[in-house]
Amino acid sequence: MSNAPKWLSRTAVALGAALVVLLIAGSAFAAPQGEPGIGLPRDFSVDGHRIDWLIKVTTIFVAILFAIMCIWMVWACIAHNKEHTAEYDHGTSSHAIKTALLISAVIFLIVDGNLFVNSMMDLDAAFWNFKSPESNPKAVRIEVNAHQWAWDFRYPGEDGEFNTADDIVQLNEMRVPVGRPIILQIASVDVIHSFSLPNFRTKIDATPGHINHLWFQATGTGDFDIACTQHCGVNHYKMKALLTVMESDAYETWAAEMSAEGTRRYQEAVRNGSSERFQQSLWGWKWEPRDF
Ligand SMILES: [Cu+2]
Repeated sequence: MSNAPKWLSRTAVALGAALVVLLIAGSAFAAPQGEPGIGLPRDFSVDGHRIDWLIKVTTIFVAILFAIMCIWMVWACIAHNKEHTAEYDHGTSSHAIKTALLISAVIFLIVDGNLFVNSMMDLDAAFWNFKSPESNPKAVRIEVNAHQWAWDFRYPGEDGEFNTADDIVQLNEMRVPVGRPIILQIASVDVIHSFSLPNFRTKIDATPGHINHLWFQATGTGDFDIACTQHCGVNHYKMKALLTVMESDAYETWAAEMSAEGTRRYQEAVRNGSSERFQQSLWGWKWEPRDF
């Protein structure tokens, strides 16, 4: 009896597996973005396309490699059927070693090399290029204090200085204007957290004893997730906040009202003789622009 059904079923399994993986990989591009389902959250940032490009190109490379491996394995199943005499080999011949090294080097140089070169260029041009946002007079500066398990946000208020009476201080709620650079300085008072903005394709650790920097610019208004992406204790899963991107005018109105409210509360504290408590609540720091 022919052995065709056996190798046919093996081929079908291998092709089926390849199809499932290619469908999953393809859904990264095909899923309606911003809707629930498979795929990246919709990108709302000026530089997010750089990250998406890296993810897409890497996915394509990996999908091609996967397809090649599947075809190779299917070919091996068909070619080495029971008519074929088995050869026992430890793969230690110089031909086998050279082939393995060559394939590994090609994969490493193309896939990882592309990731490395392009991500370094993206860091230089955008994500670590703080000169551009810091020199923009419309930039908004916010200090972020992470702690188990919440995010505090401090805006300098009308006077532009941190740790003064007119600061705006928010818990788990950050508001920013659309179309203007937002510069964040991020610290932690306890353990390492990670400040992540999935819709803006950027994140950075919040580290105790050190101030980290991050900037982004929104291209659209709406409500977005702020997540902690570093396991930081039993309630890590609860450590999320809300980012609201507003029209610039609405943001200015909100900021002016909140700053005036801060001043009013401070004056009330002075009248009540509790200004010392106000002083203790000043967790902000002097803004030092990042110098590269
Ligand atoms: Cu955390």
